[in-house]
Parts: sequence; C-alpha cells; structure tokens
Amino acid sequence: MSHSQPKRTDLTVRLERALLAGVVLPDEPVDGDERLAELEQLAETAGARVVGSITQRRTSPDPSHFIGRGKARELRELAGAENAHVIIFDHDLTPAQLRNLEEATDVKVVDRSELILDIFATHARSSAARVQVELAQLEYTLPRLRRMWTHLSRIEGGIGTRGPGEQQLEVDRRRVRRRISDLKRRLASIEKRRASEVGRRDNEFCASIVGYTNAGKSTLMNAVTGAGVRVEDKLFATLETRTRHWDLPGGRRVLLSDTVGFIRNLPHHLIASFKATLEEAKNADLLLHVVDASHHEAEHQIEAVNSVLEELGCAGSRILIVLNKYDAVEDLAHFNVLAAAHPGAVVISAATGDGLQGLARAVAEEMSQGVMEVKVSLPASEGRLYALVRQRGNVLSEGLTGERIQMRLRISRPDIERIRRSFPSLEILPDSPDVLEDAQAW
Ligand SMILES: Nc1nc2c(ncn2[C@@H]2O[C@H](COP(=O)(O)OP(=O)(O)OP(=O)(O)O)[C@@H](O)[C@H]2O)c(=O)[nH]1
Ligand SMILES: [Mg+2]
Repeated sequence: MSHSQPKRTDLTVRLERALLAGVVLPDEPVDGDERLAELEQLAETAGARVVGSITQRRTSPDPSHFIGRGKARELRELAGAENAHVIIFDHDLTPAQLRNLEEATDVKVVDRSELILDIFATHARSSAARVQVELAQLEYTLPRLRRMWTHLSRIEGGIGTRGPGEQQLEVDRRRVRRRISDLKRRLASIEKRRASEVGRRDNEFCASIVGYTNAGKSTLMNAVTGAGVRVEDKLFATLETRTRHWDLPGGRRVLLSDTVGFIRNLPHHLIASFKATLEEAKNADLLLHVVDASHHEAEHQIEAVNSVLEELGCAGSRILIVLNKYDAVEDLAHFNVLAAAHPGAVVISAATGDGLQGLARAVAEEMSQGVMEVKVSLPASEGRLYALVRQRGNVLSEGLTGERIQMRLRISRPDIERIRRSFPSLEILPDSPDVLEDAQAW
C-alpha cells in the first residue's frame, strides 16, 4: 500500500499494525531472538499490533539504511503484504537512516528510543513525569527535524511555493528550542522541590528498589508496605517514585522507594530527564536490586541495570540482589547458576510472599553494618541533634565542656553519615577510628 501523506508527524504506534526489524551484529551479548521478543513486548506495551518481523545478520550496520538495501526492499514488500503502517527498528537510527528507510519502505519508521519514549509519554501521569518525558522527546527529536522539513516541503511544494521548507524548519527548530528551555526551567523547580523533600528524610534509613522493567519491583513494594502501587505484566508500568515506610520485624523502620524500571540501552535523554526521579536511588543508603530470576536473560538484565546505575552515579552504593519470581522458575539448573553468581542474594517470590522474612532480616543486617565507636561534639543548644544522636546511637559516655557536649557512642556508619549531612554542627573528633578520615571529606 502507498502512503502519500507525511509519516513522521506523529511517532505514536498505538493501534497500528507494526513490523519489527532487527540486525544481529557480532559480539552482542543478548541473542537476536531474545531482543526481538523484548522489542515485541515494548511494541505491544506501546499499543501496536505486531504482524511480522525481519532480522538480518551483518558485520556492521549499513551507514545509509542500517539494514542492507535488499532487506529494505523486502521490508517494503512485507509491509505491503501485511498491511503494516509502521516499522519498528530494534536499534537507534540516525536521522539520515530514518529518512532513507522511510523513502525505501514507504511507511513510517520508528527507532527503539522513539518507541520507549512513546511508552513513557503514554504512561506518564504526574506533571513531573510528563515534563521529563516531553523534554526527552524534544531533545531526541530536534536533530531529526530535517525529516519534518522533507514532509513540509513536500506539502508546501504542492501548492507552488519555492523553498519555504528551510524557513519552516528554522521556525520549527526555534519553537522546539524555546519549549525545551521552558521545560528545563520547570524541571529545575521540580528538582529543587524534590531536593528539599529528600532533605527532610535525612534522618531515616532509605532503601530504593531498582531493577529491570517487569522484574516485580512494585509487587515487592506492595507486599512489604501495602502501598497499592499499580502492578502489570507490561514494561514500564511504573514511572513515578512512590515512597512508603516498611516496618521490619524487630522494630526498625525503612523508608522504601519504588521507581521506574530500567532496560537495556535506556535512551540517554530519558536517563538525563529522569535524574530527578531517580535521585531517590542515588541518595539511598541501600539499593534492593530486584531481578526476575525466572527470566532466561536475567544475568544480562542485571548487567543492563548496573550500567544504568553507573550512569546515574550510584556505582558505589550498597546493593542487595533480590532474586524474585522464584515460584515461576522452570529451569532450576539455570537458576542455580544465577544464584551461585550472586552469593549474597536473597531469594523471594514477591507474589506469594515466600522469602520476605529473609529479605527483612538481610535489610536489617545491612542497617546495622559497620557499627563503630566514635567521639562527637555538638552544641548543647541543638536539642534536635542531641535527641537524634541519642536515638540512633548507643551512648557510652557523655560530658559537657563549655557550650558543647562530647559523647562517645556506638553507631552505624550510615546513621552517623546521615546525621552529619543534616547537621553540619555535629563535629566528629579526630581520635575516632576509620570513618573519620573520610568524615573530614564529607
Ligand atoms: N510468578 C510471579 N510473578 C510475579 C512476581 N512478582 C511480580 N510478578 C509479576 O510480574 C509482573 C510485573 O510486576 P511489577 O511489580 O509490575 O514489576 P515492576 O518491576 O514494578 O515493573 P515496571 O514498573 O513495569 O518496571 C506482574 O505481572 C506481576 O504480577 C513473583 O514473585 N512471581
Ligand atoms: Mg513497577
């Protein structure tokens, strides 16, 4: 079938019949079928109906069409035969490749980042998430506006004008740039607000649930806190951070956050825009890295999550691996390899509740990690600080010198770090052990 109207005025694939296209390059960790299966899940999450797929093995992408020209012709025929309106590529394409592919196939072409951005745009509920997604979309779109110009010039050329396309493109670009700076301003104020919220939580132990999309993060959140977060067998069901208290047996309390899931090659602009949302993870005392242990690509998903964490600046955080969906494990040998590779991991089923007590124990242990003896000094007038130190630490001795109170106490490293962050007037005396060297640098 032939489409004479512009194809990329609208990148959404909702309700459209879609073909998937993938290229298998050497040295890619995840195999082609698995990647196409994930792309199919993404396409369906975005609302498309997948009607066929094509893959090609290549040593490197074709610079002009990504796939070979012959394959592009094959795609055109298949699109015609299957009455497809869109071809979704399992890669990110350059603006030129997109343009060439649309010309060669005569249908709309969408790349993997655009597809993920479309899903995020559809799922974003809060105003913060909407701003973040729109910003990511515009930043990804701006360098691709050339194609819009092609379409615009085609339309305007039809009514007999010469060269207005270039002008229109300039107008479009300016409009987009203005919108981008407007969104950035709004995002900055959201970030400021969030930072002050995070600041208020400084005296609590914060744990963030992170993990590949669909790993069961929200199910875990609901199971331990009764939060009522939406759970779905869909990618990117959660786009907003939810935070709730989790009371551990034994009386300790954790502030637990559930947030957006990660995926292999998460579009870079999206990570940048979601930094504010993902800030929780960055400031957390502990990350619970939830893994779908029943998935055959679990190990690659762990790696993908680790690389996003690195990009977010969380590489140095304490991480507890949580192997979830144990109830759904079919290949026990495969599971055993996974478990053996992560000896400190806790095995659970968030859906049935199995293993949650063990998880609570492991978290409690993390909380009391690194208990040490320190000497501190604080102004006698700071009643709140004094109360907090007494509540968190185990006071061994205490004395008053002038206007300051000196204390020797046993306290966990995360606790003393947190208190110190919120109360700069707390002084850690130099003859305290190890922490204190780093303490000077805080
Ligand atoms: N069998 C089984 N299914 C589970 C378990 N935990 C979660 N699920 C299912 O896995 C799917 C995804 O669960 P979610 O909790 O939404 O996953 P998520 O990690 O929050 O996903 P996103 O927010 O989309 O990134 C749902 O269909 C859950 O019912 C489990 O322990 N066992
Ligand atoms: Mg979720």
